[in-house]
Amino acid sequence: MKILIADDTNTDRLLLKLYITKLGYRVVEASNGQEAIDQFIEHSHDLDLVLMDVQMPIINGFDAVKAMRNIQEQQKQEWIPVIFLSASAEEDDVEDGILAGGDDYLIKPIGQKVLAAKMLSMKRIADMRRRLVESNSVLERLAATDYLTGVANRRSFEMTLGKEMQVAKEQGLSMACAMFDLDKFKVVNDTYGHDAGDAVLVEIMKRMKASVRDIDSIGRLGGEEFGILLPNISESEAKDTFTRFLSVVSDAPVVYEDTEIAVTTSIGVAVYCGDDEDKKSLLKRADECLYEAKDTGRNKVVL
Ligand code: GH3
Ligand code: MG
Ligand code: MG
Ligand code: MG
Repeated sequence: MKILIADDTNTDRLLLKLYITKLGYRVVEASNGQEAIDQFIEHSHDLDLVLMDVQMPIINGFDAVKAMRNIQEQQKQEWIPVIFLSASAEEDDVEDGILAGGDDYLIKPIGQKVLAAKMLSMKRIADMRRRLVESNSVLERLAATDYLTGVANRRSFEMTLGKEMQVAKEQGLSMACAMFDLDKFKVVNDTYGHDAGDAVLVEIMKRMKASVRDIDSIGRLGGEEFGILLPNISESEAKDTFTRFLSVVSDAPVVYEDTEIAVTTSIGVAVYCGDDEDKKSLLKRADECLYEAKDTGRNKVVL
């Protein structure tokens, strides 16, 4: 654990430092509120606790903690627990401390055991909060991902589409939105079985992921239908890219349990040029092109 001690009284600060280093923790010091804010900024990536005096020159403890909480909020940093250590036992001060962003308020002089116990309690809360943030981000990732292929699911893909259209509009760039639908996929399932069909979906997405640029996005729209976004691309570049993707899908068969499965796809492309079109209409245009590709022989790009 790394702990910031902010106190303008040298003897108080040194005593705290002694207690804390005896517990095996690392200490960072500040002797006024401004220094405390500076140290907080410098060490925020690995700071575990702040012990904050209230009466200090330049900036007092309450205002320093308010500033720290603002910085933490703006930079979306994780919560660092703060304990105020004050000579004042006034109820109003206790209330002000918690309102300023403190997690606890202790009245000086503070015994070593009480301090150690309070630090343990703060650590427990900080650990719980960290676990919650971690499991939230796992859940968010799961909620945005297609389980079988690992690409974005429809909801997440459409959100990205909305964002990319906004960016294209603001920057006056054109982008391409394509819908892929594997050809005669029902035949693949009927001939080789559903597991083989699944393996084809996984392999084709693996090839797609390896073929797109970092700025491009792929999503599974449902079944054997996928969406691909190519930001910042002209119509003719999009045509070339998607024509290349036809070969990425079809050039080599997918091998499943020693069986070679030939796969082709049809691709419908809509190019967005920053006008007032919404994402629903853009997807509809891509879908219409996809149907034309199916109607006119499959294994082709229509835009
Ligand atoms: P078309 O060229 O016109 O697109 O023909 P198609 O056979 O691909 O089209 P259709 O929509 O009739 O069939 C799609 C098939 O995709 C039917 C469905 O069972 C299969 N499918 C959808 N999702 C999955 C999946 O997750 N795994 C497997 N193995 N098959 C799937
Ligand atoms: Mg003081
Ligand atoms: Mg389909
Ligand atoms: Mg199909």
